[in-house]
Amino acid sequence: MSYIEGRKPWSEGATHREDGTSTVEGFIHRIRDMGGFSFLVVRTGRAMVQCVLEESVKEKSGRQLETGDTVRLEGVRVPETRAAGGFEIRISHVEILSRPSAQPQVPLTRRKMDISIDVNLDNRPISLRHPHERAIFIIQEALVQAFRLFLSGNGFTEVHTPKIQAAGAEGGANIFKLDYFGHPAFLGQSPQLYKQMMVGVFGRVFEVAPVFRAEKHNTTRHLNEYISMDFEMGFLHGMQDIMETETAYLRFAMQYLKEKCAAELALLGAVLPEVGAIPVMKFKDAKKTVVEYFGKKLGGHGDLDPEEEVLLCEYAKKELGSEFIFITHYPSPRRPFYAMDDPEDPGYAFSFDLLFRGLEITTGGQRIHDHAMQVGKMQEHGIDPAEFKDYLQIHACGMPPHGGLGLGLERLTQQILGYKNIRQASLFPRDLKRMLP
Ligand code: AMO
Repeated sequence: MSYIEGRKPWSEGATHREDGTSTVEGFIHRIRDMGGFSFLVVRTGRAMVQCVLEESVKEKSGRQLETGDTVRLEGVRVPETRAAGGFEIRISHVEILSRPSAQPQVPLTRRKMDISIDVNLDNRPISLRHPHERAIFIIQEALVQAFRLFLSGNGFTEVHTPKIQAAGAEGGANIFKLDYFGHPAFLGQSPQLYKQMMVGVFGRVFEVAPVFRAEKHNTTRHLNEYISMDFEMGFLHGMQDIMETETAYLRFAMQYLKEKCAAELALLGAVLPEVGAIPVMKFKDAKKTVVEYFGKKLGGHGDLDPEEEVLLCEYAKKELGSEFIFITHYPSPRRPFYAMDDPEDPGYAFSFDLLFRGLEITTGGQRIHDHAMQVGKMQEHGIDPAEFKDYLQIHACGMPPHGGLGLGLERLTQQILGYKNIRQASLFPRDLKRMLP
């Protein structure tokens, strides 16, 4: 049996051959003794496979199977509508590949683990094996696959830009410093400047990669390392093109999840959002809505605070029939130096956030492409253009009107699945207190 052949019908968690025999490789998840035979549930890479082990085969195999054993089982596949996947394997041969020497610290075989997030994360290498936890990351994988498929199909080129960088792109103090062979360096806060450079090469680019934020606050929406799904596109007609592209991606991704992850969504009880035409509201109006509709005066003038995001989503759902809302035209001084200002709305930038079920999941906008304008904006922000001379080459040598966005993968996953804490949507979260495992 070749490796490839062995992985073909992987989604069912077993290799099935034309002669009706099958191989199942995985962990013994549960054993139910029925007297004369046992039901085994085997946890394979992506599925749970029901097997039947007759007493006679058990005796032949010598050692008794135990929960947690890693096994390779051979047998015959028979239809069984009551089993997950619609079949079970009648085992004819058992090979025990390894036996655990310790009991897991989390209740892996319970339908729901019902453990605290700290216990879950402290035992992450094992807790991730639970079907619920695993389903989260199968869904997350599909969100990334959909991003790649959708953008590749729309003329975007995938790029990989450096994460060791000489300057921060997003401003602020939340940047990790490095010693790069005696030179100061930083862990990339975003691929911002590089994705813009690559627009000058490919016209449309995207990247899915980790970014690093030295956030000193411990919240349920911040990680110190997260996966940013970025795209950047040239020859824009306006910021609208970016928001339309994101809307089309989200629509595509939700359909993709429906088709590829039905079992995982059902297991987690997730309800996918409808992605219709996403309403758009200017920042000024958003602030006004919070005051007038909810009678609350919250946050500062420069940004929305978390409670405002929740209220605006509540408003969008009730009044505009959408679980998403774009907020555009943020105050220019609060947006990064690369953001273009709206000439018709002075003091406000062509910049937007996408809010979904009460949380910002995206920031994006149109960038400055003119050299003099970019240098001027840097000076307004108190930035020395000389520090960005490599980046400024693109403006000097000619750039099309362009823009893009960054979509936080963990936040998107978190909101689709309805989790309160972003850590639940990160395989091995990095936060103020956690660098292990
Ligand atoms: P921004 O800094 O707003 O924009 O980040 C974009 C998106 O990334 C997610 N995000 C985070 N997720 C988890 N933990 C964090 N600490 C964290 N910080 C941000 C959010 C956010 O909306 N260069 C711009 C994007 C662009 O304009 O293209 C940028 O990085 O979902």
